[in-house]
Amino acid sequence: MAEQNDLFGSMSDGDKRATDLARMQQLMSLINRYNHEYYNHDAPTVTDAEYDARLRELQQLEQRYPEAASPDSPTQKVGAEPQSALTTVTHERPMLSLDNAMNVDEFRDFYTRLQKLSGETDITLACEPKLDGAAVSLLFVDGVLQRAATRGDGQRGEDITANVRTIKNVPLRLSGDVPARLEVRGEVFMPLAAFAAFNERALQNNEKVFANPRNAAAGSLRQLDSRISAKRPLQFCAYGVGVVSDDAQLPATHSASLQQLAEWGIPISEELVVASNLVEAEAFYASLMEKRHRLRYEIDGTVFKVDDFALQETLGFVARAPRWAVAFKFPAVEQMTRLLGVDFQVGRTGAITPVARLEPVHVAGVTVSNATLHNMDEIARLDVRIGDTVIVRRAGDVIPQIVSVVHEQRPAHAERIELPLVCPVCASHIERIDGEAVARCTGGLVCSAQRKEAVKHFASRKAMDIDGLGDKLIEQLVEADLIQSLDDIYHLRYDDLLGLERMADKSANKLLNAIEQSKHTTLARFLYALGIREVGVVTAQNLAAHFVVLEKIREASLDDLLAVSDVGQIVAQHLLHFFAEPHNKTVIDQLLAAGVYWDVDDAPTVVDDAPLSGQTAVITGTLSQMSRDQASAYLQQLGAKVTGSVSAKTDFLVAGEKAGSKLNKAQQLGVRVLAEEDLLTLLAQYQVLP
Ligand code: JCF
Repeated sequence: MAEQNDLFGSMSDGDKRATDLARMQQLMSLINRYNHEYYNHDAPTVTDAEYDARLRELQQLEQRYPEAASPDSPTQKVGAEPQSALTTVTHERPMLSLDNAMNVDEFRDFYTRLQKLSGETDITLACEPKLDGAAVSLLFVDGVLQRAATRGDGQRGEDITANVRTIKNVPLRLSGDVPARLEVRGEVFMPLAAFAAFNERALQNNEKVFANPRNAAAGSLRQLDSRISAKRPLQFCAYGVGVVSDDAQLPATHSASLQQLAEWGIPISEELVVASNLVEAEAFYASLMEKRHRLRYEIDGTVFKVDDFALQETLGFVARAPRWAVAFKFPAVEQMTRLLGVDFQVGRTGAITPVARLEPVHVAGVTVSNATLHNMDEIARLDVRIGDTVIVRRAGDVIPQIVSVVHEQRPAHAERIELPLVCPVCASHIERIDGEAVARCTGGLVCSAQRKEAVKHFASRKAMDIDGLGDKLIEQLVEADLIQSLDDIYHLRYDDLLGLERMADKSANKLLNAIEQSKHTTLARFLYALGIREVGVVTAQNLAAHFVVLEKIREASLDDLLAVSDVGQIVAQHLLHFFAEPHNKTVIDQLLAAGVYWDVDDAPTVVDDAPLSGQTAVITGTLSQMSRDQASAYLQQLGAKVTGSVSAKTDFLVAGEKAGSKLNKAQQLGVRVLAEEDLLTLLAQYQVLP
């Protein structure tokens, strides 16, 4: 048999094994390269599918040859069997903490002390952001990640090797000429976008919500089941070198040693700067503070370190902190205050949101007197009562949140917060569907709060774009019962308006004119203006492009709707529900009867063999040459699908000025980013610009 096999050119078992092992090596270095490109350079060179296929191939080979599976294999990044407890690790050299400078005087005291002790006027400092995460120690033996530990009390930490292996940007093997033993110290953190997405999902699934990204990072690192850690979007950033074997020749400065780590494949801060005097150091602090809320991760200050290792040595330590470093903190983003009461706000779709009324408190430069409480589940989770002392937090541009309650300080008279039985605005019954976190007012457009929000939405810039019909005016019109249904906007008369606050002849005529102008619209705008749940600008455009005429949308079946790009089960259900409601049918007919119209030619066209067909794009930020809607229409003309949120399926993001979270997310996912110039070049290339 064997002979015959050989005649047919088959391989012996030994040959097969050798080929497989070689393939494993090849796959490991290939996947390590992909990881590096993706996580450290934001520049993937393969598709997700290709990546997954290679990873699976390697996993299968490792199952077949477990003895040959390497501890630094990239497959380790998906986690391992749970442990029963974390074991203790003693740090070879203590992991220090940093002394804080709470204001510029304290920072100058630090600098003056350095001047005195060194006898120099100008001290060169390495400057970096102070990440708000958890400090860890990584030990590489012969370039392979051997052990990872938490800082713990500085002397002893916990062994978190299995969890740290799953962090995507932690290299399991270093590249280049590395010392036999190398301990790297740094911070593990959760980027803000990932943190927000993680908590949002947790809120929806009634799972544990983390108060801040630091707790999220620390909690994820201490999981006993590393498969859970693997699903947490953590990142690592090195801030220093710990114990190193004698064969190492590290550079003479802190900043150069970090650069050396980077060359070996270890992520370091992108913000690292060397300041050669006090003025430069303070300028770094100021510039980082200005940038603080635009960074993709949370920082709570800046760290300054004497750059020269020789000088560090002479300066030494006091207690548990080095004399050669300081954390110059930013104003805190969390403050304590008292919950004075809770209001229940009614949104456009009737959603009831509890809003905390707080004793005003200064948080990172802004006075905060309200914070969202999301929903009743969140109130239960926090176990918050009126009168409680609470911790409020303001991070980035998000609405202030209550992150926790100081239960020890609860006063005897603290009052429970109950969901009202009826709407505070229209007294309609409030309903909470089982399994849904959100309670809703059932009043529909009977509820003046919902009506006001519906009219505001209808008149807004991206909807019917009625210039001059602002929030204040809408509130007056609804309260005076001049607007009960959307079409009433088109029946407003000059005399109705004159009776209102701040309305005179000129402004009344101007508004009537704008209302008249708004009648000429597009199908996409009209659909968006109706305020159907989950139907944003992009979905409305996709619907208009797909169906072209309104009648077809009104009659569409579930399957018809699901055929539209970007429309899934939930959106399709909302659409069906909306168009089945007799009241909505009437409103649409009345709006059309009042004279709202659009040109059928205006419908964006879908082209199959267009240059960008099959590509999914997202547009964010402010463009200078055109509006986002126009850009979207142009891209659709070229066949691209334009969606509202960035995901792994996004092919490219067009980012204008002041792009925020979508840009961050795209960078994290390695989605290609086009600046406005690139977009213009692209459009010019296909001659779609007018
Ligand atoms: O980013 C940090 N949280 C951070 C912590 C940065 C540093 O350079 C640190 C640190 C803790 C201790 N350096 C030391 C020595």
